[in-house]
Amino acid sequence: MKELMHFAEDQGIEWLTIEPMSCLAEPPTLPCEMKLMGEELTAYHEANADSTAKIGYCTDIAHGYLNADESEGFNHIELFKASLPWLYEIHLKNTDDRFNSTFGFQAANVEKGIVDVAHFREMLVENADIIPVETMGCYLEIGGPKLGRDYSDGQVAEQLRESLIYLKENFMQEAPVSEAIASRIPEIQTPAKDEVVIAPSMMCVDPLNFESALRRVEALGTGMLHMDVMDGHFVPNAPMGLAMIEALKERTHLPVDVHLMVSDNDFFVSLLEGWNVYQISVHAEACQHLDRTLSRIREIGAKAGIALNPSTPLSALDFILDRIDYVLLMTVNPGFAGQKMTPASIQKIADCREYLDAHGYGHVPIQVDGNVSFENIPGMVAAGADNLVAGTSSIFHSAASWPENIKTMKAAIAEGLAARKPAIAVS
Ligand code: S6P
Ligand code: MG
Repeated sequence: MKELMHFAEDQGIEWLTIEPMSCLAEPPTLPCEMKLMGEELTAYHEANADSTAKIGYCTDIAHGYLNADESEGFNHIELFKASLPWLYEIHLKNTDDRFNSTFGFQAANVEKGIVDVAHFREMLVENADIIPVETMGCYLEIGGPKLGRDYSDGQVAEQLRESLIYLKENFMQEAPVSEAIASRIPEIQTPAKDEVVIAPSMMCVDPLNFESALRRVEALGTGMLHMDVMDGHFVPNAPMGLAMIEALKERTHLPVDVHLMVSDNDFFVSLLEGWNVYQISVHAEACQHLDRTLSRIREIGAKAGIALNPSTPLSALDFILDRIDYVLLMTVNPGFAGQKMTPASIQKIADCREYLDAHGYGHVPIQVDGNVSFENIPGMVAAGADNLVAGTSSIFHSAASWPENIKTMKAAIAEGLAARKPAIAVS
């Protein structure tokens, strides 16, 4: 299996799906086997994230086992529950109480079948926290003739139609699922003074595999998702559109941190309203009415940040301190990942920390963005950076796996924190 995981990754396949319980002789079959195999292969994937595909279970909701004396061994609900931490796809079908026939959800089927799809849906919602994906494929299986069948049979069409209508009514209702996901979004606390938040910059991941990258990033336990929005005008690039941020609305539990690099900030801020965005920064250089734009960000329920290009003086903060919740210092010229830090950056972070402290805004965090590399992090953190935008020079560095990169980042952060000068109390 492990070899296959390497082979799959090599072929560009992201997930390998295992159907547990397909046959007693082919593990994983029993709950303990599902657990052992799921844990071992997931740990193996995490240790070899860059060279293996993930594994997920495709679970049939109608599988169960009877003991030799015909008593129930494991029923379909127990088996389904055991697969949840690795659940990736589902087979939807009905069966009788001996688990030995397969049929759909026509009225007569529902009467003799034991599978309550609404209950399975509830289990999914209740266990959303431990399921590794937020969207899963579901396959309807109907009538299971073992010995050939004429699939032009008109009954098949009817079975399909009625079963699908039944599933739509009992399995696919919209609202409660999104509420359940919304309730997973934690209340975000202001980080403690010495806590440094890592914000992976999602423009650095493979855009064709964005969701899988998102899930891998979520598994790393970082603080927020940094989403760069560019318009090809304020900066000469435009890698990600707003549609991506809208798509994240109910699909991640991580706070979304939007960095606008656009000329018409008010237009973009108004579009972001209602999308559960945690914070939005706008560039001082791009806002004609900066005070108004920052106020507007707070009005739509997000934290407001001011972003400064490397050459913009800190005096840009002079008259808007009451309007901001954080400062974003660009440590490269905005527009692209993979650049070198501008020379005055560390000094500017230190000056900014001193400025904020001296003006009575010591609680305002400083986010730094651009070439936040393993080598630069200690200096940035020591100078006073509280939030690190992590891109190709750290978390997504190609020389190691993402979990390994996070470890290296954390060690660099600890080094920076240890070198921080104790804050001087201003009386
Ligand atoms: C660049 C953008 C950034 C980059 C990030 C890349 O304008 O605002 O958020 O994505 O800085 O990081 P790295 O480590 O590749 O420089
Ligand atoms: Mg950015």
